[in-house]
Amino acid sequence: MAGKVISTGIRYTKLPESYIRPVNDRPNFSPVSECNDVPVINIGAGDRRLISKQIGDACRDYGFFQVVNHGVPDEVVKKMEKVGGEFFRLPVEEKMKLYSEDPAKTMRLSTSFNVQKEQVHNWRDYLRLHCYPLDQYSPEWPTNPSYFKEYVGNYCTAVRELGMRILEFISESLGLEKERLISILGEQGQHMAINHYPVCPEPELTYGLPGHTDPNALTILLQDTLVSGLQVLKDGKWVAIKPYPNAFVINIGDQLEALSNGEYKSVWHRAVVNSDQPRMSIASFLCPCNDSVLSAPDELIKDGSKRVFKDYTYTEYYKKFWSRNLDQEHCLEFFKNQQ
Ligand SMILES: O=C(O)CCC(=O)C(=O)O
Repeated sequence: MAGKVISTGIRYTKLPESYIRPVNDRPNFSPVSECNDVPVINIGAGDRRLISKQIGDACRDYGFFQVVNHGVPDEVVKKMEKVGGEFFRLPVEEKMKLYSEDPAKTMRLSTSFNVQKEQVHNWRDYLRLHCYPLDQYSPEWPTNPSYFKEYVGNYCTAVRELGMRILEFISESLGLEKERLISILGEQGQHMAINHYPVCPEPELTYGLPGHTDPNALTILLQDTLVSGLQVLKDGKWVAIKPYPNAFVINIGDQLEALSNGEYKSVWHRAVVNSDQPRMSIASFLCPCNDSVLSAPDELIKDGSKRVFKDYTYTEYYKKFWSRNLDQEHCLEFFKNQQ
């Protein structure tokens, strides 16, 4: 498997052995229903207090929500989708020039999740980029397609602005000053995964990505508008999140769970694959500054409550996260205080 992507342009007729999950760990599609009440929040109009209340309710009840009227121009989104699709349709030899299995690399094409640590592989290729500061990282980005840097750079800038606005709403929804969470998170990094899930010959035997939570603060996910695949764990059941037109899916990551002192949940989610059409999703991750100490603000520790989590830096957390399989126990468990 080492050094192999699955987006070769050749259609597989049988799932290779190394992707087959044990019987008790398969997607089991039949009990998964579509989630009909995913909160869709219009953040572009209306009363600020109402928007942060809607966001707070969604963070508490679901750990995710969708936003519309979000301010990222439609043209910027379309160009991002176009260039992401074109990148994965490049000849495999061209893509393989960027291949690496080293999670420390700031730009790499890779496959599955953590090829060197995992026992079973996942039906996904991905291009992972560090995106902030843009002028530091974009020089190492792909140059094929020729407009890659321009289109992806514009997208990253717009999505970062959206993420910051959402963090302000989340801060207010916890009863904190608008800037409070942003100031604890420090100068946030931004990473992006352009996920490509090729057509899979036996989708019931494997995952695109198995259930996981995101290690960062906030994830802004652009779903494929035509092909579903995202599922979220809600009240102990997996539910399918149908793409909603012109919306982003916002996931609460582990760091917001920690900073909210456990009030908001970092949502378990996974990607399933299908045998008809390839799927693309584009995840943008806002990540705390490496040296910021992640500790729930004092304002949230009151009425005799205690800090649920230890104080730690994001460097410590990220190292732990990548030292494991994706689908092991929640990484935050390692950072819990004894209660
Ligand atoms: O493809 C999806 O819908 C989910 C992607 C995801 O969870 C990730 O990139 O971490």
